[in-house]
Amino acid sequence: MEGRFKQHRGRLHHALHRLYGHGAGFDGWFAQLCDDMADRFAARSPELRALDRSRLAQPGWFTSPQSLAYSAYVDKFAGTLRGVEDQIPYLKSLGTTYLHLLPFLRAREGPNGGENDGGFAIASFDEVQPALGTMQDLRSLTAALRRDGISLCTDFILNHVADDHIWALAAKRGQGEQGQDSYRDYFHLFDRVQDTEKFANHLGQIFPETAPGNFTFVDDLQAWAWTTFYPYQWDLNYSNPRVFADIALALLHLANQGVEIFRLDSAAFLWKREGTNCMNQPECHLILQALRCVVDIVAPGVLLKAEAIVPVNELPPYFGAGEALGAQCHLAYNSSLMTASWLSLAEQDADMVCRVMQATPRLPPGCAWLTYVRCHDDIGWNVLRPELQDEPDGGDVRLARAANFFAGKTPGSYATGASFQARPDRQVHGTNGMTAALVGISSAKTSQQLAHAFARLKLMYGLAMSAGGTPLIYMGDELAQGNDHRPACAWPLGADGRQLHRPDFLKSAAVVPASNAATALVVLKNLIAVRKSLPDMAADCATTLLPTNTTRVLAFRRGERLTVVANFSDDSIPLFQAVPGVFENGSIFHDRIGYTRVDPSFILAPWQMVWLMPTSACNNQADPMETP
Ligand code: OTU
Repeated sequence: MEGRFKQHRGRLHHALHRLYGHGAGFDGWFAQLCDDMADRFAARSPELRALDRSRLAQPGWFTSPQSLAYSAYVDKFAGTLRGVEDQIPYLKSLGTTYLHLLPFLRAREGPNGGENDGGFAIASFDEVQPALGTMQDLRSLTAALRRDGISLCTDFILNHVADDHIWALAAKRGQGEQGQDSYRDYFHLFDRVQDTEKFANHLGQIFPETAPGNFTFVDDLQAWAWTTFYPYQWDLNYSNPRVFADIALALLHLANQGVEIFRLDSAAFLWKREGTNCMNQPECHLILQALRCVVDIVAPGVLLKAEAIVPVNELPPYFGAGEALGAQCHLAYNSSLMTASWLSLAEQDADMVCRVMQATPRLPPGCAWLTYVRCHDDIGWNVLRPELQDEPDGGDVRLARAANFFAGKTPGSYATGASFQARPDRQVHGTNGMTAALVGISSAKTSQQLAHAFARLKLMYGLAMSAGGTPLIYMGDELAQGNDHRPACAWPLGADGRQLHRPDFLKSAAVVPASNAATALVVLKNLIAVRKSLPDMAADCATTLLPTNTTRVLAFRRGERLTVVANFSDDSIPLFQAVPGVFENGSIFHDRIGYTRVDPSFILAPWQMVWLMPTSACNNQADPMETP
C-alpha cells in the first residue's frame, strides 16, 4: 500500500482539503483517516490483495465485451445469500461477470410495518439482513463468485441512513462521544420550519405522492430532518468530515468482505447548496473523487459505480472532469439513454435516443457506462427535460403521452405498465413495469403480436448491449417475466408502486419449452453471445451516429466495422433508403444477431434491430444463408 499511498495521497488530501480544510483540526483528522485506511488495508485478505494487484496490472478489465451485469433481489432470486451461491451455474450460463444484488445489509425495522424502501433504508453497514444470511455467508458468496469470474456489486447507500441506524439513534438520544451532541451533526437538522424553506423551493420531489416534501419533523429530535426520499431516510451531512470518514471506512469494510463493485446510491444528492436543486454540486464530485482515492490506495481492485439519475449533460462529470478526468467513478448508469429508449419506443421515433447519444461524450480510459433497459426503480421521465426544453410546454405532452402509453391507457397500446407518483393534474413522473409487460409480451394475443413484442424486447436489450458500456439484465427479463400483481398492501416492505416490477424469480428450471420464457432466454443469450464475440463492442470503442433519412430508424457505428441499425417503428423500411451510407462502399453485410445476409434489397421489419458486419470481416463465421 505504501507505493499507492505515495501515489494518491496528494489527490486525496487535495479533494478533502477543499471540502474540509477550513475547519479547525483538519490535519489531525486527515492523519487519523490515513491511519484508519492503513488498518483496513492490514485487514484485507491475501486473496483480495492478489486481486488488487492483478486488476492494477489490467486497468479497464471491466470494459471488454465480455462484461455482463445481472441485477437481482436476494430473497426473490434465491431466498438467501447461500441460495445465491447455488444459482452461480445459472448466472454463468448467461455469461454474467458482475452480479448486482439489491440491498442485503441490515435494513430499518421501525414502525409502519418496518418500511425500509426495499432495503434502501440502512440500519447497519456492518451486518447482513438476518433473514438473508450473515457476514460469513457474504464472504463465502463473494469468494465463490470470484472463483467463477463474477464480481459482486452491492448498493452502497451513502446519501442517507435509516432513522434506526446507530448514528440516528445517537442523534435522538442527543448524545455523542464525550457526551456531546455530535451525532446531530451527522444529519441536516433545522430547528424551525422557516429554515427549511429557503431550500425547499428549489428541490425536486422523488416520491411526490407517497413522501411529499424533503423535510420531516422528528419528535425525538425536536427538529426538521432533511429527508430527500422517505421520511425515515435521513440525509447525511457531508459538510461534517466525520461523516465522510465513517462512510469511507464502512465501504472499505465491505470491500474486505470481497465486495468488488459499489453502486453509489443517489450519488447526485450528497451536497446541499441554497438556491440550487442540491444535486450534482461541485462538492458532491469532490466527495466521490476522495472516495475513489481511498479505494485506489486501499483496495484498487474495487470499482465505484455512480447511480445518478440526472439529465445526460450532468452525467459525464461522474467520471471526473478537468484535472480529475477519469479519477472519480469507474462506471455510471446511462439513465438518460435508458429513459430515451423507452420514449423512442412509445413515439416510434428514434430522435430522442439520437439526441441523447449525441450528447454522450466518449469516456476517459478505464471508464464505462452501465447500459440497461429496466432496473428495480421506475423509468423516471424527467431526466429528459433538457432535451425537451424547446417544446412549447417543456415536454409535458410528449412525456405524458409516453407515460400513458406504457400504462396501457392509449388506445391500441400493447403495454401493461403503470404510472408512478403521478396524478392526472400533475406533471408526469415515472413508469413502472417489467420489460415483458412494457414491450407487450404479456398482453400479446396473436402470434403476430407476440412476434412484434419479441422484436421490441430484442430492440431494447440490443440497444443496451450495443450502445457502449456494460449491459445489465434485470432479473426476470431474460425469462420475459411479467408484472407482479400481488396487491401492494400484501408486500412486506410497504406499499410502493415499484413492486409491480419486483416479482419472485421464475426459476430457470421451471421454464417450459416453447414458452415465452424460453423464447426470451434464447433472444437474450444470442445477443450476449454475439456481443461477447465482437471486439468492437468494447466500452472504449467509439460510438458514432450515422445519418438517416428517417427518424424512425437509428443507426450508429461501433469501432470501425460494426454497424447497428434499429427500426423503432411498426413500418417495414428498406435499409438502403433509411441509411444510404451503409452501402456506400459496396459492402454486403451479415446480420450477426439475425443470421441473415444483408444487401441493398434488405428491408427492416417492424422494430427490427440488426448488427451488421461486412461479410468480408466474417470469413470465419459460416453464413447460414450461404451454406448449401
Ligand atoms: C435510488 O433511486 C434507489 O435505486 C431507489 O430504489 C431508492 O428508493 C432511492 O435511491 C433511495 O435510496 O433518484 O438517484 O424510483 O429512481 O429514488 C437516486 C425512484 C434516485 C428512484 C430514485 C433513486
